[in-house]
Amino acid sequence: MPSGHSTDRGETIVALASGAGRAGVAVVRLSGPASLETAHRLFHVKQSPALAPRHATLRPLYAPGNGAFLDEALVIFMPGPNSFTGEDVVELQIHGGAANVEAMLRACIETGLCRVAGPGEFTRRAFENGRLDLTQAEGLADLIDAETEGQRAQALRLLQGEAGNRFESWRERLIEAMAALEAAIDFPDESDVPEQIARRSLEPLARLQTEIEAALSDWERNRSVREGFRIAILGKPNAGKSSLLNQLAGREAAIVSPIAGTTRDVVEVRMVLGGFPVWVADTAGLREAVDQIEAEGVRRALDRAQSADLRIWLLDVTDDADTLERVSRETSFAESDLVVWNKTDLAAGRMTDDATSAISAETGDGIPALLLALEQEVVRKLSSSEAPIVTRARHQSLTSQALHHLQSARRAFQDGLGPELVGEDVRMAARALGQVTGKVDVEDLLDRIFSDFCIGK
Ligand SMILES: Nc1nc2c(ncn2[C@@H]2O[C@H](COP(=O)(O)OP(=O)(O)OP(=O)(O)O)[C@@H](O)[C@H]2O)c(=O)[nH]1
Ligand SMILES: [Mg+2]
Repeated sequence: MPSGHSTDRGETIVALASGAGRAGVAVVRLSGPASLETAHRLFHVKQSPALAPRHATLRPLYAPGNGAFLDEALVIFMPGPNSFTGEDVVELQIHGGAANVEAMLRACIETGLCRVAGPGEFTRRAFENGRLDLTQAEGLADLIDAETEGQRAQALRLLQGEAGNRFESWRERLIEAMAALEAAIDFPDESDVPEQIARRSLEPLARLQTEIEAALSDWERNRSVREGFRIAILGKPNAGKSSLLNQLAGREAAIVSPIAGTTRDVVEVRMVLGGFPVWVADTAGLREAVDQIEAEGVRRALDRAQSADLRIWLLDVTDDADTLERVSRETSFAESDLVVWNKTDLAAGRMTDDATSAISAETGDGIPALLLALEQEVVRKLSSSEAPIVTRARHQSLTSQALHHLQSARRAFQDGLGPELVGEDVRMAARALGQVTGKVDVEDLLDRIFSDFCIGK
């Protein structure tokens, strides 16, 4: 779908709004000025009184070309502007199934009154008609993609407008400060007045800066809720990392063998722990690599260790004391890392005190306890009563920009620069926040944002 289409609001669009594939019921949605007319063309003219707004009516539908019977549908007309898109919307609830839906879409197009919608085009129209701000539209996309309870809860809060309202209130406070600074510019001759006014307008900005910093500090957590918490399993070759991954996943996701250096690439498995999405990565054993491929594997393992939210260092209880000593010397354990001893079945009684966990990836001993510990850690890190504000890279980048301008506004003022220069930075900060909700200058971003949506939304 060429993106040029998506800004043409005069056109009427149609798409399957429910999930594709076999289903009891499918919902075909029309939006735009000719929605009602399109539906009427599918009725038998004689027996088709006009559709009453917001009433479900059972109607037989016929192809506009040859008059062939299509399906019986529950038809609902929702006139704009109080509809999802803000335009006239008609929904046809028909029997599900790919061919039936295809036939209905073809019939709608055959009327010559509408065209197939592009990805996210319904939501984009809702945004353009002021029914949603951009963060709410993104919340809707997240809700559709949500597979876990944690993702759902975060998406719902976004859709309810919590984040959008916060960004908007920050922007309003910046605009107030800007107005005060402009008043200061208007008193160029009385040197005391601008100083006072500027000071008064800048004090609230210090508080605002603290709030924005706090919201930004939650970004990593919010992102993990949305995209998944990343756990990396690390250790030397043959420690049993792949065996552990398979135990956690409950299937043979990675190859296990007695040959040291079996795993070369990162193997990832997705799980749900405590209602949050989690990615567990098995990595190549860390050692002086014997060939180029293994060296690349080790590089990827270290890379993954770096970006993980939680690292599991897997140690082999059968290793001699020298090896273990060397591992702990060469490994940079962090406070939050989990140290797990493996192969307890081979060395009963040889456990060390500093082990937070002891398992046998072969027999499955200790795996439930480890899973519970992982779940507790994920929940501890990801659950929060704070409203998720910065949830996407787009928000993070614009909010950081706003913070940067805010800091330089305050610096400019301290350096004794005039209110014009201070005001310019405040204006730039307000603009960045306005772009988050879509209040200002986002036209060129919309194609990208809405192209992530599925068709029919
Ligand atoms: N007895 C026993 N053997 C285990 C245990 N865990 C793994 N093994 C064995 O140890 C060998 C290595 O296991 P892997 O899971 O492939 O080890 P890895 O850490 O992934 O090794 P690389 O991929 O080479 O880094 C295999 O022969 C496993 O069957 C365990 O708890 N007990
Ligand atoms: Mg392996």
